[in-house]
Amino acid sequence: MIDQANRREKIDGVKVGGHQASSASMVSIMTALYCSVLRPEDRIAVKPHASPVFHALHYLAGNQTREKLENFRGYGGAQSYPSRTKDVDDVDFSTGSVGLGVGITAFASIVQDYVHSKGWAAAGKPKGRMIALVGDAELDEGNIYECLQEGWKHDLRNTWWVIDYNRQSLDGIVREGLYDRIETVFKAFGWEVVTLKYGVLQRAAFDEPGGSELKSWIDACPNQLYSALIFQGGAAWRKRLMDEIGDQGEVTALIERRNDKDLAALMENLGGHCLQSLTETFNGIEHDRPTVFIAYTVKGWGTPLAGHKDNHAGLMTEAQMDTFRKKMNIRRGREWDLAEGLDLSDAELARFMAETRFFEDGRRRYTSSIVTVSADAAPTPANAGETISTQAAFGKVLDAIAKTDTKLAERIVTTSPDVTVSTNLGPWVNRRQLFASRELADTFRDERVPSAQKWTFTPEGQHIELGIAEMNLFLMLGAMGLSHSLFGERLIPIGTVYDPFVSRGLDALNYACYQDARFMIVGTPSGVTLAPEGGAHQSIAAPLIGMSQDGLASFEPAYADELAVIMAWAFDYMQRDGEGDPDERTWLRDETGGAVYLRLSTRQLEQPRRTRDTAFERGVVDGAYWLREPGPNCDVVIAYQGTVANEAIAAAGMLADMRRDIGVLAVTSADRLNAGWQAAMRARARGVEGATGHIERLLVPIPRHAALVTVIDGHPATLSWLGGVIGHRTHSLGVEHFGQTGTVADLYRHYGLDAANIAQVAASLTPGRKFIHAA
Ligand SMILES: Cc1ncc(C[n+]2csc(CCOP(=O)(O)OP(=O)(O)O)c2C)c(N)n1
Ligand SMILES: [Mg+2]
Repeated sequence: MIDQANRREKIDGVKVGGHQASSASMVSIMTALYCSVLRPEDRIAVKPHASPVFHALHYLAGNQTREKLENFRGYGGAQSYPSRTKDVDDVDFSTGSVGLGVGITAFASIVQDYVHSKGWAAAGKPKGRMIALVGDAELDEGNIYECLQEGWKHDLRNTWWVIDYNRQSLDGIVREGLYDRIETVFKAFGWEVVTLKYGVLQRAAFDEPGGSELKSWIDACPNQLYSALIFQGGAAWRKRLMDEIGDQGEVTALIERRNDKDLAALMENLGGHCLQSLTETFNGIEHDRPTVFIAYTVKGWGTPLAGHKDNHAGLMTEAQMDTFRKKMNIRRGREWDLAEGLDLSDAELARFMAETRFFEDGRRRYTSSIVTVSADAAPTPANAGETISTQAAFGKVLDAIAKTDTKLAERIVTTSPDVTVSTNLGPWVNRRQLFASRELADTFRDERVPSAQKWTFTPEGQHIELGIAEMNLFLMLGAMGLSHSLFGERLIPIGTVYDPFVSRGLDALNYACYQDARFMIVGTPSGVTLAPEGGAHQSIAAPLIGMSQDGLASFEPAYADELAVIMAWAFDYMQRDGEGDPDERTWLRDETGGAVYLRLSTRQLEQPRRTRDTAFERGVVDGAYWLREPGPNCDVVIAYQGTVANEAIAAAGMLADMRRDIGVLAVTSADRLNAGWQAAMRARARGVEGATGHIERLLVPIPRHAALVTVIDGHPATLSWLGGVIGHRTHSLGVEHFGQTGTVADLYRHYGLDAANIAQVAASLTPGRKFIHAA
């Protein structure tokens, strides 16, 4: 597959690549698992660089097409790294960014325990094992250890990590003694450690006279040397072994009983390449404790690349491929024939694959019915004139839902990395309790110590409390957000995080979105508005992250009624799975659904007096509405997103008698406005006349001479593109540098987000009287 891909095209000067050595390293482990050990309920994350092996096994089972294999790494072909969303062959977890595929299996197992504990239909099905096939260098990724610790807290079960211990990474050979570290770490977190070091040939040889000397030599051999000898082959093995232990009589005879080829085969017969050892070991596990298998392997096993330290991206030459083909009994031109190279007929092979337990049930993608979200699912949590922050409003919306016995309330599950209380999830958790597979009382409550938090852990609980590790948060949301597909039970997951620390889990967020997981992430508090907390807690880039992240619809409401509208919409949006044309009103592809990001604030704002009618709700969801409609002779529009609403409105007031017909545009989602505009432009370029994005419809009536001033507590580029929609002159205010500590007023003044500065900028952009800043 890889060879074909690299011969196919080198047209644009970019090599196609693929990982022959990494695949060869894993081929025996995967054969043992897929053809003997796995059951349909098991879920597997395959090491990214073993993607060709995965596709090949599914090809044998009839789940992958020859066309896609021939087009491996090509447009529309089998994917370079297994992809849930793009591959057709039943990928359970996408992989690619090393470490994340490993971590998500642990969280998927906790989610499996969660859905089995609720008395839903899933409880009637067998639990599967969540299995990661891991490259040994992946173990350098910190997220692995973060999730080991979290797993221990949650009594992790049914999780297997199989380490392809070839002692090679991309750049070289792993450190000597790594094995001991791995074993110690895993045991410390309560894992079983199973080592697959010697294959049956080796074990038989160890029983021969002189065998124990050979075993001692193997055990003491440094990783680099073992790899180098494997690369050099039988003659080199013989010379080395004879030089080092050959004078010991019995061991000499042991070596001399074998020709070079057999000696090489013996030395390469590591546990991770011995089907018999692998199947016996895997099938022999009869408990559900988390287990790590350290399977000794050879990177490039069976190929001329075997063992060479530079083999990671190595590709066999045409001549090497020819030799390899002959060795494997593959006739030229018959490479894609299913039974080629085997001692089986096509029919016998087909029968074997059909009887293989893992493939028996066909594709294992489940669905789960949609949870209906009623129009009043999320009631507006504050009255006109009241002051409340969007973060507090979020807590109240959830609390109101928690009081109901709706399906929505049943399926919501919350999670947070030790910021549950400080992000306002407290009331929800008090009502719905924390999840644990076993009951755990709240000692403070039992001891009658008054506390606002009533924290009881029970299998019925609906909040999963995590330690402070944002990678874990996003991996957990990823696993929860795939529950309908993995376990047939839909969850509506909501996670909270301090907004700046979204960046801490960013690759796991991207990973969750790449797999099309469905969740709501709430980043709060946010921006410099959490003023006294200082620059290390203030998020600047978050709105741009929200805009640029595929699969994530981002919102930053200013008011409680907006938030309620967005949440009710989001609960439905998170469950959509449609296809088809974009909505002609907005040009957004809303029918496909996705995950949702809410950027919220702790700053209290006085709530406006208005009714929550359809037009208002539509504007909020589409991304913007006129808070103050501009008149026909408009000179200035002030567009804001989020909690700087107050300053925008005040600035408009200051300018009222200096500029005509000022408009104030409330932007609830720069992300959706931008996406709709881009899509409408693309449609027009394709000849769809009249395609119009929501923001175009809003800005078209504004006279061309008018100026736009945009304001956000975040990077100004979030809204600066508004000037490009029609061509209005634009000045964008926001935050570009790390913040200070201070009051909100101090910091807004520092960054020019205050009303006077907004007014001054607006006045300077337009002809007419200058604005004199009173301060
Ligand atoms: C997060 C991340 N960083 C870097 C890479 C690039 N990369 C791909 S494979 C690899 C090393 C793989 O070594 P190992 O896990 O031992 O697998 P092997 O190829 O030996 O089977 C690296 C650094 C990546 N895919 N993801
Ligand atoms: Mg390796």
